[in-house]
Amino acid sequence: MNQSVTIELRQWIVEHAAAGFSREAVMASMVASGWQEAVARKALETTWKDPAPVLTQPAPAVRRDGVRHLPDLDLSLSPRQIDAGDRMVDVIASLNQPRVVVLGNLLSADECDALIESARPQLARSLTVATKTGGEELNPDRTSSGTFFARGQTPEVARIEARIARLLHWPIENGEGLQVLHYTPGAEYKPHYDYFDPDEPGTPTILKRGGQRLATLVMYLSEPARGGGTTFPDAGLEVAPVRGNAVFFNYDRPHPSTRTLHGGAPVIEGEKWVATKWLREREFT
Ligand code: PD2
Ligand code: ZN
Repeated sequence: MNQSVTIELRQWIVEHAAAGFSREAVMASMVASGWQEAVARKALETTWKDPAPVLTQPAPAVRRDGVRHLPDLDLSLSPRQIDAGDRMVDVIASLNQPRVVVLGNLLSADECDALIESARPQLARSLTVATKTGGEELNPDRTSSGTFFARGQTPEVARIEARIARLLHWPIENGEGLQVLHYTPGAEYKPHYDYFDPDEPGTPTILKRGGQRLATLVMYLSEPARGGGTTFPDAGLEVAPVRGNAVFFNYDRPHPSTRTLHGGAPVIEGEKWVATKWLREREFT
């Protein structure tokens, strides 16, 4: 049989290299699965040192025992509700690629009000992380105003953070502080990715505080009468901002192939308040 080096084989080599397998182990594994030794060697030579651009998408950010490990909900038994410790949370809808889960009743009306009222006096025009420097900057794509809470800053915040940690099976310490955003009519957050672009010069500085972002939870604290949905253009999905509900999504690598491009559509009527929790690979300091 005449074998040749295929793109799939090269992709497989890149994935195994990224997962920490040695060159020798990858070679042995190819031969054991039926590749002719000469072809396997050629595939290694052309791929190991110099992966073609098509093969260089970043590897998953976290692996434990060779398995991707990400913040996620356990939906394996199709539960209608999930026990988040101090509250039963409704599962309203879920999607697999991208992984998006819409949750109901994550926050009580009192919790929504408390977050809004403690954020209100601190609001400032929202900044985004400046990927060139690792600092922060005004961004015309983001016309909301907002503020950050430190982790555990108030008893309310601490309680919500514990709930999120249990729901998403991810340590509290790996979460950034809650961010509260306020959108008035016309305000929006244009589509973006929440992970930090590995090609930007400021990213290594940003990653020192806990590694990559792996997942996002946007919690809706108010209900604009029109507009203000959270959109996922690559999935053709728009999540309505319903008070107390939330949308969760995760991304196993900092790459558009995760299809997690998302944005906050312009508010047309009413006010939109959200609280966002981003989850990192390691403890966020
Ligand atoms: O407010 C939103 O719907 C929204 C949309 C996209 C929030 C975020 N991203 C975010 O906080 O990252
Ligand atoms: Zn976002």
